[in-house]
Amino acid sequence: MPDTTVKPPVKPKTTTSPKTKRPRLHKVILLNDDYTPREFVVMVLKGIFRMTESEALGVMMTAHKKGACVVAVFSREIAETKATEATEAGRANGFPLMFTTEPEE
Ligand code: TYC
Repeated sequence: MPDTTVKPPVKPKTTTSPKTKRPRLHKVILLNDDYTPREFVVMVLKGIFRMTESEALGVMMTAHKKGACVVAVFSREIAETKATEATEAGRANGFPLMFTTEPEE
């Protein structure tokens, strides 16, 4: 005689698996160099990243002393656009100012 009793699942599911994962955010990183004037770096940070004078000074000085500083975090598209614009602002003025991006953990 076949066993027709309904059994509970061995291991009930306790977690949910969302179908759409939130995309990773990306950091914009300012790199130090020996040639770009401090005031120019501050102007770019204020103009492109909407920082106040004191925020921009703090980020610029951290990059100057430590070699690099995280400027801000955005969606990948916005981070890449701003990093390119800011690097291009330096290049257009003859400075080797460099902004890069990297995904957050
Ligand atoms: N090190 C540069 C100087 O002494 C200033 C500077 C700071 C340049 C930060 C780039 O990301 C930078 N003129």
